[in-house]
Amino acid sequence: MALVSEFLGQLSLNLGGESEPKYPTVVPFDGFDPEKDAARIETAIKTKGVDEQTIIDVLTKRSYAQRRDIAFAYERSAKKNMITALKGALSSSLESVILGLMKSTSQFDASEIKGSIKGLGTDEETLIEMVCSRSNEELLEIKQVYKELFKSELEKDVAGDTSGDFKKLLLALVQTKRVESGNIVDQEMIDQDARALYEAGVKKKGTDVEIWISIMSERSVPHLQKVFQRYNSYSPYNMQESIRQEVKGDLEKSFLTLVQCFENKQLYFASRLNDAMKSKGAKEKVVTRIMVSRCEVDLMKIRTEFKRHFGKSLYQTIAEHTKGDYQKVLLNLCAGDD
Ligand SMILES: [Ca+2]
Repeated sequence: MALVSEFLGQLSLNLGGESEPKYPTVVPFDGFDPEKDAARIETAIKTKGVDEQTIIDVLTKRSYAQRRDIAFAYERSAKKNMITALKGALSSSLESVILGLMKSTSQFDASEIKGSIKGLGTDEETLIEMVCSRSNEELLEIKQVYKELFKSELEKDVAGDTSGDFKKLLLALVQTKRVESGNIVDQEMIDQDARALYEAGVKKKGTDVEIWISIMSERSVPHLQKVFQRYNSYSPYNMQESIRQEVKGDLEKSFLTLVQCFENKQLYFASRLNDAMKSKGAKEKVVTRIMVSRCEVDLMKIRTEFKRHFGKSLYQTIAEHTKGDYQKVLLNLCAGDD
């Protein structure tokens, strides 16, 4: 059995560069006492039939750093691995969401990618969401954590599980060649890139996918936002329409995810959440993944986009489309109605 310290690994990595601002819904708990929380969890696990409510109340209202301290305190006092104990005490969707919360954001992301490619077949939908929606900074952390957790290179594993242009695009993104944002606006380059995207796609027979890949994987996000505006002065179709016309399948989905995230990443996640909850048999995996991976990153902004775009709050939508203990966790992570 792995020690909790190995499993939880480093809290966060400092890879340099300017961090993006955070808009979390889950924040550090005031007056935090890891020993007290660990004791409450131990009692809840030992209770006949398991006291899920206490486990939920404690773990969804602490930051990851605090949950990690609770796990250390638990291991010291109970002489057991808290994650293993939780696994034994919980089941189904409650188990997956709570175990997800016991990972750091980058550990969780790395594990989701691993889960999407391991074994036979590939869960392309998950792989596309993970690779195409993450910033360069996030991908750098994910790559490092992936190597620590799974003793293999993310690039190698993604390459082994994909093919053709889809593989080329994902690899270009995983290689994290995107220039940092905050550079001076270069009108000439904006115009050049917009024209190049048009000439490589809508203007010609077939598509020069390599050009699209290099522009979309190497330029900064603020630059690309201007490129897509400029693009409309060359092409009769906007960038998303052009993608739909030019490419198909996983490549199409990947480019669309990229462009949606360049334009408004929080709206992309809000739409994914809305679709997943409203689909028949709510796609819990997608809901869990977005709520867990974004609650300490930008879930507050996702909530705002959700309400603005769908007219109903994320909180209300969760309340209508999920149930039981799983719902309690999601509502706590959402942390408020809008
Ligand atoms: Ca074409």
